[in-house]
Amino acid sequence: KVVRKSFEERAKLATNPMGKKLFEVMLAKKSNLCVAADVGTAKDLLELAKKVGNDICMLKTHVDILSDFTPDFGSELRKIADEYNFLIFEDRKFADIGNTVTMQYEGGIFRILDWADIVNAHIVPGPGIVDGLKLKGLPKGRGLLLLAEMSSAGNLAQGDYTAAAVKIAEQHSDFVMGFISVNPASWSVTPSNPALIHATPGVQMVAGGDDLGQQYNTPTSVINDRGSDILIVGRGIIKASDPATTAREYRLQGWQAYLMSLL
Ligand code: 5IU
Repeated sequence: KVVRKSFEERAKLATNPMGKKLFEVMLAKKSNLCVAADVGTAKDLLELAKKVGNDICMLKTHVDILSDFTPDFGSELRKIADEYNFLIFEDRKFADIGNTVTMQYEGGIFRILDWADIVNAHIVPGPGIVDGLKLKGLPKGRGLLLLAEMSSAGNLAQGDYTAAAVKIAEQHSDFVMGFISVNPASWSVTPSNPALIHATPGVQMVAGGDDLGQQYNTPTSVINDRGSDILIVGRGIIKASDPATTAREYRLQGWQAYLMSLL
């Protein structure tokens, strides 16, 4: 079983302000749960955010799937995030050269930089993508998660690729707050800074998958065997008959697993 330093200790070691804040929110709410709000409208998303708001440390969005998106979406969601004390993570998966991602982050219709506390990026383009995002994000106190691994079957983010993500994170520890990870306990290179946080998608109460390559592990397996910190749960919660109660169950399991793993 994986053992780890407490989130209190890791908050002190954080080199990115948003990373520190995330640890603080997790501790205040006793939650290492992030809900993936994959619903089709802003209206549904804002409603869901209120239902699960008390039990999450972070809400993960895909703003480009909202059919009724309007420019006030960001401020609406921000109000709810402040009221319920969670961070907003736009799962944008930037993947272009540095110059292009600066524009995709700041501009267009979505203006992600204005409202998302956290975004993520592929490292396929090399470290220039981090430099680009940092140029816009760091002055606003934002944080970045690097995709070190993915949850889907047959994905290519493994081995040397994952090790490269660790290296890039350590070279940009002012802006990179951690990783999207699946099994960090198995990595050949362990990040030297324990403040780097691991968030893991592909989580349900029962292991399994969907018809399109998603693979699920249980909360206990993700935290105690695979060494991740945060559970990212979509359909396990949002398709449940009672998302609020179900979110609470995931939160309690995730937090219990964290407590069991303390050094
Ligand atoms: N997501 C993954 N796997 C990944 C990454 C992101 O599933 O490797 I990076 C996203 C996709 C979806 C959510 O928004 O996490 C998982 O949703 P379900 O719990 O409904 O499978």
